[in-house]
Amino acid sequence: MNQVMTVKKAIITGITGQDGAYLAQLLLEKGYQVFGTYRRTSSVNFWRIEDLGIQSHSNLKLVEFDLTDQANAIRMVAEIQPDEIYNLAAQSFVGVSFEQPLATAQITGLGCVHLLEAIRIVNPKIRFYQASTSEMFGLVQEIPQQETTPFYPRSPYGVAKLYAHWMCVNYRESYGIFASSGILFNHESPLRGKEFVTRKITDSVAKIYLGKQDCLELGNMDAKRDWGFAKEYVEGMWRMLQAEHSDTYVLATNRTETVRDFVRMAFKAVGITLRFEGQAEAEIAINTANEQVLVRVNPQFYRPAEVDLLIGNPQKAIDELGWYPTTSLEELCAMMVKADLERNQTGHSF
Ligand code: NDP
Ligand code: GDR
Repeated sequence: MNQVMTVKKAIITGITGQDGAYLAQLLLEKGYQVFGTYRRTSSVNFWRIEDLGIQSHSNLKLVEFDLTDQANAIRMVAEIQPDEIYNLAAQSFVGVSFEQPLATAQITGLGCVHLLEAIRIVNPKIRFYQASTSEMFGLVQEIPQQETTPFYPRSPYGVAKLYAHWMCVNYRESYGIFASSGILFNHESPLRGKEFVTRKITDSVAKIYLGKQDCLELGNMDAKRDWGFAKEYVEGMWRMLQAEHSDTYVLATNRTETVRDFVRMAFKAVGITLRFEGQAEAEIAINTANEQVLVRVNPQFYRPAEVDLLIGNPQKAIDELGWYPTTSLEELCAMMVKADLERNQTGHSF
């Protein structure tokens, strides 16, 4: 008897970003046909999918798309007729959202609804994943944070993401659309953008170790984050869309550390021990081996409002999706430092 094999089709918005690249790799491994969206820019921006070696995969198609264009969203969904859409595209940098609150609202907030409307119009059976964030918890209301914790976002980015999150819940309840919202805590990797604090630190540690940089300047080192490994988190996204019902899930490690702890860990990975002196804006870190100042606080990197403490409880994802993180922060940090050392040695650092 002839069996018809159906290949699942998935749209990933934001394939040029960290999560988009890892998710594309995962779905290609699972036999999906992947349509990865990118924005037209004046320079090519595919270094992450090149790094993963998937840019020429026969099941990967790159599609030009801008999240702020509703007509573009409807046409794309109608043409591709996907089984699943993962909305990972966003203006995702919290710091920039204070300077560009309206652009952030349009991309990060309304962009999600452009896709939900496209699904509602084209085919309400398409399954939808929204990249929600622990930034929605913002000011601490409960520790650890979980799906039932009240939201109190502290940045235009967090507010925009909260709007998108509630629209997912609303489309789920109003139209029965399978719209799942993953409240993901910070997740990092060698593919992380250099504007985010972990990668800024590991890239600088590599440069300082190789004698290409003197000192690293940071903002608030007291902020505490729950950092996991991005490659594991995209697996959780996929599992959310394979579940029986759409829902909201937290993905996190349930461990929190300060930015200062991550700095200490990253320098330790190249054999440098630091001594921290001074406080807040006057804080510095000194190499105990030669008394050189390697880290300084620069108030320029402080934010108008800060999220002081994030730590997530992933129990619901563990129980219902069988998802759990396995890479420790020490392993993750060492992996990022190693990748940045190699890139800075070969001169191919993105
Ligand atoms: P990145 O910043 O690495 O990637 C964001 C992607 O969105 C890029 O591909 C970017 O394209 C694209 N994009 C930005 N604006 C538009 C637009 N107007 N139209 C279409 N595409 C656009 O983010 P991450 O991969 O780290 O995160 C993925 C998602 O998960 C984001 O929505 C983020 O907010 C969210 N998130 C991330 C967490 C994390 O710790 N990484 C935690 C929780 C949520 P371009 O390359 O052209 O800029
Ligand atoms: P975050 O990540 O804001 O949590 O958002 P980021 O790495 O930018 O900041 C983490 C913490 O470090 C403090 N910090 C600095 N941050 C940056 N970027 N640069 C610095 O020099 C610096 N010094 C101290 C910050 O103040 C903050 O407290 C990330 C993004 O991926 C979001 O898209 C995602 O939703 C959340 O994680 C969960």
